[in-house]
Amino acid sequence: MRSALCLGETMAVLSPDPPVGLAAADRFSCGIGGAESNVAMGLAAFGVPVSWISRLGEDGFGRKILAALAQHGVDVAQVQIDRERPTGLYFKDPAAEPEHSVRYYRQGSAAAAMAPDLLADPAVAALLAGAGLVHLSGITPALSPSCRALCEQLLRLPRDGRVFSFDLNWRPGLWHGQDASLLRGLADSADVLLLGADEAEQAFGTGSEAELRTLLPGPETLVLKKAADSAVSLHRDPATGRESRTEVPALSVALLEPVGAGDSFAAGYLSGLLAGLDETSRLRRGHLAAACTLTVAGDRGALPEEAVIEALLGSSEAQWR
Ligand code: KDG
Repeated sequence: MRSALCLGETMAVLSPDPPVGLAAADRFSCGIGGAESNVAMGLAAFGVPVSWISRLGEDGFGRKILAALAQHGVDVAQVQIDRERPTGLYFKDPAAEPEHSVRYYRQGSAAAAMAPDLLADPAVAALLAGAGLVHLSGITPALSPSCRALCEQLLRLPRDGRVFSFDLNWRPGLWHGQDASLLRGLADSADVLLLGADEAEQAFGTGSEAELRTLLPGPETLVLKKAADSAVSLHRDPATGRESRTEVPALSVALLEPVGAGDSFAAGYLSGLLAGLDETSRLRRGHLAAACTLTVAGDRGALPEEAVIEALLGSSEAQWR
């Protein structure tokens, strides 16, 4: 199987423990969180050789992140260490309204200093050349102008057999005071675009399949996640130009915490793509991985044993739900 490369910021996450509002919190537990590194760990769990590219501060949080990713089987050899800027940080606020339930402290972080010159690094260039999949998300271009330029440059690279995937990951708080309209152009230059109908509604003013396809004609495959209902793939055959539509219902699970479920879905779907599976199997893998995360408190739930995965993926349409 060809390798994958995920690029983006990962932060230390501090959560009040017990889960009270920030104003009342005395103690915090510390984990790590980053959409693209969640995808990297998810891909590794599906057996995909994967590297994560980023920048971290020369601090304890940075070392914690490196150790955690390496422990999950992600290659972190090309992560850059910034001696001047810190690793980004965010707090969870369990007492706040959903739109304020995370507080970022990432402005001026090491990762926000990523820039196109990263691509000139020979080791990074070699990783890129060997990758079958390059995964980015809409978070990175919101971090800084240099991160935006890096994403633009990456998405302009010739494909040479590589697939560039992009998860919209709409974070309105990060775009505050910036021109978020450029996100559409970036998303449209990917080969596989993953987005939720609800976030698409907020970012582009529509969550409708047909309208989104008209708005985003670029990607060969557009994967639209319809919350707890289903996921739809709109795939254009590059040879004939014909578009096919595949819809797979989501698994119904007892939701504990949604954070990270989109990343797990992406990992499941993209692992299926790298394995050359059909659209139904890719979407099923996405739902399966998302279900594992929806039912745990952290950013990523462990996958069941391989035999269980195989049985679930092979079940009939009627059995699937
Ligand atoms: O997708 C989960 C992420 O939201 C979380 O880990 C933090 O990457 C993150 C972000 O920028 O919101």
